[in-house]
Amino acid sequence: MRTQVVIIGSGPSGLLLGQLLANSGIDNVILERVDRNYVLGRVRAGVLEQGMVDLLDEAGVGARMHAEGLPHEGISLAFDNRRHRIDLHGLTGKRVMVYGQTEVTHDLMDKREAAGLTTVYEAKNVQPHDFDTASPFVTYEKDGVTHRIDCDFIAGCDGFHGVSRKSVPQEAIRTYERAYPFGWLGILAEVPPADHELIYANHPRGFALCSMRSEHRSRYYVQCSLDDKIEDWSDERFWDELRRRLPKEAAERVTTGPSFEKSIAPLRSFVAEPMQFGRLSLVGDAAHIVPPTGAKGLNLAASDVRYLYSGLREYYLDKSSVGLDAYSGKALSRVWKAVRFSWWMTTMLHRFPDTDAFGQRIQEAELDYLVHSQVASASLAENYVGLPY
Ligand code: RFL
Ligand code: PHB
Repeated sequence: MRTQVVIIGSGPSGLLLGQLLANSGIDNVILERVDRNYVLGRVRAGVLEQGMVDLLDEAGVGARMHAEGLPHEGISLAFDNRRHRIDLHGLTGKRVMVYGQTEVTHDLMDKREAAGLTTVYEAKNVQPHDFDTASPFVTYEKDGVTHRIDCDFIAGCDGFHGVSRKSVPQEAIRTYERAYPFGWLGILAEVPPADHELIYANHPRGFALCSMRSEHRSRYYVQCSLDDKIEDWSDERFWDELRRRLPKEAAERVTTGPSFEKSIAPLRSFVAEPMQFGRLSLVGDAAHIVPPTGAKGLNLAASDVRYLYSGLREYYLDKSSVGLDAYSGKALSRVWKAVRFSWWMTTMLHRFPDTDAFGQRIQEAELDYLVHSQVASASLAENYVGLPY
């Protein structure tokens, strides 16, 4: 079998890239390790930057997002039992869209199916080959049979644990990493959110976040220990801990109810450089991870897709490889700024093992400065709504 671009992974990166390419007449096949429902079962990001919203529109999958998503014009920062609004729209002229990654993935899968494009689910032992030559190919196993797809390019959209980055010779890649000494415990519950906008809370007991998926579905997080097990966290314990970490007026507005999803995620910053090796390009989590505090992971995947898609389009339609050759440099320049922002938000809002009374006061002073200085608020807002592509 032959195609123009083999895409490894059907997360948001792979599906969005595949759709944009197909819309430009560029043939592609997606190989995914697990089944469709497993992919859709993952609960992850919830905040889309305008740049990603525009890209989903360009791909032709924006209709449900515009009908059901919630445009937000601000966020709150809470500390020292008070809450302060950052007017994202007033400071930047831009908004963000609250619409779950699960829904984005669903819309992209439906569109791909309707367009009759090929996705091979439960493709085992996927392996990219010869990407340092002009004739790369990918092999995989399905139902015990080995298949080979010849192609022009391979897009590694297979997440942090995928095979693409691991296939690159070690001496050709440099990685940067920071693991944080805590995790996030997240729940979903069919209850109205505490507020119509997100609340990021710094508290001596640890960070908390009030988010949502709709006007009747809430997504909440509390910072937890990496040793904690889900079984340690009954719903009751979760709601008590969340409310303790919020200012009193916000805590009183938390509606509790049974959770229907509960998971713990470790926090990590990671970047692999470069993001391109001959005809193999890494996209999204395959190349970089950020802690979720800045809501940047999914949005970085979208900007990578934008750069790679433009390069591939130029290659096929204008017969120029200038854009493709610039992919890694362009993507990394934006990635590092989001890595910096996510690290800064994480550092300012969480309790670290060595956060003593002095450290707590320093965090509160930084937050106090941030919410009362227009310049500092504008800098946060500019990064939160997303730097330009
Ligand atoms: P994904 O979504 O991980 O998709 C990769 C896909 O590749 C498949 N795969 C393979 N396929 C074939 N062969 C192999 N050998 C393969 N190995 C893996 C996987 O099954 C999967 O379907 O990466 P992508 O598309 O780059 O998308 C990135 C986003 O998913 C990610 O940045 C965000 O979800 C990060 N993230 C969050 N970002 C936010 O902005 N806000 C959040 O609140 C937020 N919460 C999270 C998160 C990531 C989490 N992870 C990775 C565990 C919470 C969690 C728990
Ligand atoms: C979410 O709704 O899951 C969410 C929102 C904002 C973040 C992280 C996660 O910064």
